[in-house]
Amino acid sequence: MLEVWGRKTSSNVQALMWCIGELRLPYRRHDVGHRYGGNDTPGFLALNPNGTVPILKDGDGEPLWETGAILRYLATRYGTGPFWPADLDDRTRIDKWAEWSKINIALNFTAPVFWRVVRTAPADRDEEAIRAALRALEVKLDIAEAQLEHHAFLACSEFTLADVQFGHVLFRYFDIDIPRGEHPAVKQYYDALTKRPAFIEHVMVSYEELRVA
Ligand SMILES: N[C@@H](CCC(=O)N[C@@H](CS)C(=O)NCC(=O)O)C(=O)O
Repeated sequence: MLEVWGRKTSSNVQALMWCIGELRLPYRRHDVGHRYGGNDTPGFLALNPNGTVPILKDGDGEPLWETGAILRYLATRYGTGPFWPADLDDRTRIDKWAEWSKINIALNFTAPVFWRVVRTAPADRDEEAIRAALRALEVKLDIAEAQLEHHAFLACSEFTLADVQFGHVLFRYFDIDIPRGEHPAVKQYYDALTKRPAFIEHVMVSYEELRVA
């Protein structure tokens, strides 16, 4: 049985939970972090000295943190076929896009855009910083757009781990009140993700508890 520590409104927890859902693995999840607290206790810090979520424990295995590493662990242990291929070259092609998504999409969206729009009071919003962050993000989305014009999914024609790292950001990107560039292939891809049961359950989660009014 997998054990997960992390509130369902954390984007990193969402990526992990979506992966667990796609792989149809049994799990137990504990709400930790942000308004739930619990991530600064000695017990939690013994599991993850960073005090961040998510943490995954698989049975008696050691506690894992860093979402990218956890996703690769789950994919390697439980994933098959195109999701996380056994062949090193094929797998690295997927991993390249997964890593690219974390560094270029998730990191360019979550703190620079989402936090500034949703987790900042309207009176304190730095509109110029938001515009600059969106410009940086849109350049990266142009790369995803070019890729998705020719593939049904980010790394290839099949759903892979790269889609988990990329796609989990898109619910908030398309849901929050921001101007968005023209990326019809990304939008079509996102619309297809919103039909996946595990995406609906673990990613399309209200973020109202995070909002600063
Ligand atoms: N690099 C880490 C970042 C983890 C992280 O920053 N998690 C956030 C939530 S997305 C967190 O723990 N925030 C503190 C909190 O929720 O209280 C990862 O990819 O797992």
